[in-house]
Amino acid sequence: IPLRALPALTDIRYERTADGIAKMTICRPSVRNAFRPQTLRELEHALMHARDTPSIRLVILTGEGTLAFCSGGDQSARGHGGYVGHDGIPRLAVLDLHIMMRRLPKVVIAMVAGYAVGGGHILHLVCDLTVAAENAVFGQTGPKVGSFDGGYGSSYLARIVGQKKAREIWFLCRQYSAEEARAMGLVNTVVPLEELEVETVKWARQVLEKSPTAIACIKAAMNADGDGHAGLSQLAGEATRMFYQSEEGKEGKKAFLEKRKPQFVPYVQET
Ligand code: 1HA
Repeated sequence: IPLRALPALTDIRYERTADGIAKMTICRPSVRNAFRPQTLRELEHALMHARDTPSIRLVILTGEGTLAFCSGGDQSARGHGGYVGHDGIPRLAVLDLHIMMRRLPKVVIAMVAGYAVGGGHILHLVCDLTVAAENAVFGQTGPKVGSFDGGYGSSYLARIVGQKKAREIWFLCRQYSAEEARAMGLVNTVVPLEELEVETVKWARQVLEKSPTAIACIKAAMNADGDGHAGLSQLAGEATRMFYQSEEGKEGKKAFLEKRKPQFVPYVQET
């Protein structure tokens, strides 16, 4: 199955710039860009496409319009034990999406106007950087609607804002302004709504000027701290990728295919 082939998209828009930015927009403004299983499936495909396309170097995730980035799981799609799509199977697929976003060896920037609440708040949280408009509103709603995210939505949130604040966010379910979110370290910068896209692209282009390998490794290193074995495997995977490109790594493969003993002696390194 070609991963680079994108299916027809109904819930998201996927656009690209010539200089390597992929923009993914959740397009369900009538429900404040709440995600349903179809939305998540499309985001998964778009992320796989971005991952496997070398000319794409960075992703911007956003929501259609100015009222909401994302209001979390579409409550009308919520069934017994999860969110139910066309196949009738209840799933919590957004948890897989978080991991895909963390694993992407490219920077993901959340561009937030309006509400980023519930599962929508966690989506921005999992992004590497967040650029917020002055009208942005942040918060968790789970305990109000009978839900919670005990994964990145709680432990990673607590790493960012501290334990007391994270408990406040979840236990009280308050809404926080963009400025309050910036003061907590939840967002990187706050700009007037009309400057949101220009500022986000400015941040993106500053990242694009940097070494892609350095960026991928530093992202993996920062994830490793919180992602346990999965994080270490992501970080080590970057090392393996570079090792495969070395003469020493290539000698191992060549020797195996030529059915001879590998000659690693020339590669012994001085310490
Ligand atoms: O916690 C999880 C998970 C945990 C573990 C694993 C997976 C998880 C997956 C998902 C989630 C969650 O996301 S739980 C949290 C679900 N989200 C919410 O509780 C937010 C619900 N929405 C609101 O609080 C408000 O709508 C809002 C603050 C975002 C906006 O308020 P506003 O501007 O006053 O607009 P409002 O009139 O409330 O909404 C506009 C329309 O959008 C309404 O529909 P209408 O009356 O026009 O027909 C409203 O029902 C709809 N809407 C908004 N949010 C959602 C929604 N419809 C379905 N689901 C929504 N999330």
